Amino acid sequence: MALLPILCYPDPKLHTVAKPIDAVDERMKTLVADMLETMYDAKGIGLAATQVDVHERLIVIDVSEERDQPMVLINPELVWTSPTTHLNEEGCLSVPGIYDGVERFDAVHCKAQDLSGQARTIEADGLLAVCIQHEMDHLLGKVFVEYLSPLKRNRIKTKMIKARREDAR
Ligand code: K1U
Ligand code: ZN
Repeated sequence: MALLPILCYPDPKLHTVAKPIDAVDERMKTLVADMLETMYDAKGIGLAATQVDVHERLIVIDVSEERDQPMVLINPELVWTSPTTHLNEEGCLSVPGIYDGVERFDAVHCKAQDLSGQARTIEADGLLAVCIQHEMDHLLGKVFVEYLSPLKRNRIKTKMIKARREDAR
């Protein structure tokens, strides 16, 4: 297994739209293992393949307290969204240190394949529903800061560029 580098906003590669996966093969199994290791190491509750510069429709999630219930969602699709939404505080491993409110559906049903290629539907609410929506946005090339005002987003962009320059010194 290996830790994968996570792309940082405003890297333009974060805006790539991911392609569907047609085979759950050995390469995919290795990628899933590496993404889970990377997510746990970064103390995240989710990670999209886009964030590790792989532009395929794959996300991993673990919202459990004990960090022992990994979920693998291949080719995820939202098949139902609740009529109600709420404002939720979000963070992102690609935008370290930034937290802000995003309006999300309270509950979603998500159809996806697991690592054995089996199709299943996940009925999610709470943090899992928020996380699924956040990760599925990554697969569409969307980062949560794009829901914020242009003023906030530009401030975040400037902060991230400055932080990267200082890290490189
Ligand atoms: O996609 C990612 O960058 C992972 C992201 C997922 C996420 C967090 C919070 C709301 C929605 C989606 C993270 O895991 S950021 C890590 C973090 O700050 C966090 C961890 C646990 C709960 C809440 C935030
Ligand atoms: Zn994110």
